[in-house]
Amino acid sequence: MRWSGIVHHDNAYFPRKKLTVVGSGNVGATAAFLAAYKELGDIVLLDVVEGVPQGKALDMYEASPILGYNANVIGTQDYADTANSDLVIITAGIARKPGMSRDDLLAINVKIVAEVTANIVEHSPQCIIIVVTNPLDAMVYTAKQVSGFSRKRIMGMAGVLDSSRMRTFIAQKLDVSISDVSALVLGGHGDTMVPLPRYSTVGGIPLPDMLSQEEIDEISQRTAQGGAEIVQLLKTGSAFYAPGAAVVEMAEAILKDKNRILPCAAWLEGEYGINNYFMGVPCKLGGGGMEGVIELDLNKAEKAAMQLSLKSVKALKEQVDALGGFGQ
Ligand code: A3D
Repeated sequence: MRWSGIVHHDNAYFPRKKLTVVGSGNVGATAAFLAAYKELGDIVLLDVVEGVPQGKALDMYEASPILGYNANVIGTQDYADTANSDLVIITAGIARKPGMSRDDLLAINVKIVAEVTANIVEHSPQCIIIVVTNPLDAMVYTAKQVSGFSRKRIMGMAGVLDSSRMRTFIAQKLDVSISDVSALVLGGHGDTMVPLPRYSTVGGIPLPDMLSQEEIDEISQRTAQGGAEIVQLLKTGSAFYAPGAAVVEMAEAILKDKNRILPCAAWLEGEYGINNYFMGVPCKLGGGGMEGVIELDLNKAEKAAMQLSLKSVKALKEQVDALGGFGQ
């Protein structure tokens, strides 16, 4: 048997997309695995801990014959391996421990995210970045400042996860398929996030027609505390399956130019009366990245909730600015 003219992985004509995931911990590894499984492209997993991204990447590669996906997955400590990535997901940092708020993480993670962003931009100046590291609103702001990217190319993951949690609780309550439940959670990614029952539906039927106000309040409350609920159960870390799936949904929308409408932490330039802050809002995600923001006609109570959430986002931004120089 002889092969003729076959070059190993010659992808000059139809190159696969390249996706880098920084941080090969719980969220990063989950996201990398799901992205490989969905064949979003070749994947580079980077972490400061030697051996861990290499080991996890090899493990994922070895799962591919069983699961049937074609994706090269490599692990590394070297940013040179991430060169020319189309999309980069930043999960590097430390996760919340019980009793620790997202804000406690701020000072440590600003430094990490600033350093990671600088390295990413140096090697992939054209990439699109999705930040996952908490406190999300502060970290995505840090990454924007360090990268200097336009808002199309830098965004945070929060709303997809928070909305998914709300969808789960609605489906559970009504004993209906999650396929028929859509939900929308806006605002910052913290206790002041803004679940929007009026924009949530079950089989197209508005949620307020399906549940009492009391039941809706209960679901909104559980959604806002969704991260803490998992931390309390796990004790040694925070959620990662749903966060990993959420960021991959965003990555897929971009890498496959799907023009999805998903809630993301986007840099607002006047929308919702907010200027120069990241806030969770419905966005169009496609090949160009964050291609636009949808402005909803919020009622008085919803507007007030957004303003309250903005207050905590503002406080986080001030904390980051006060650190000065982004820890570099
Ligand atoms: P964890 O499992 O601890 O993984 C973090 C990884 O980052 C570890 O493997 C570290 O070695 C690595 N790391 C640390 N510093 C660096 C660095 N300078 N360069 C490269 N890698 C580094 O945490 P996790 O995966 O559970 O969570 C990761 C982050 O995501 C945390 O900040 C979480 O709070 C956050 N998170 C956010 C959401 C949102 O919805 C926004 C959800 C879940 C987790």
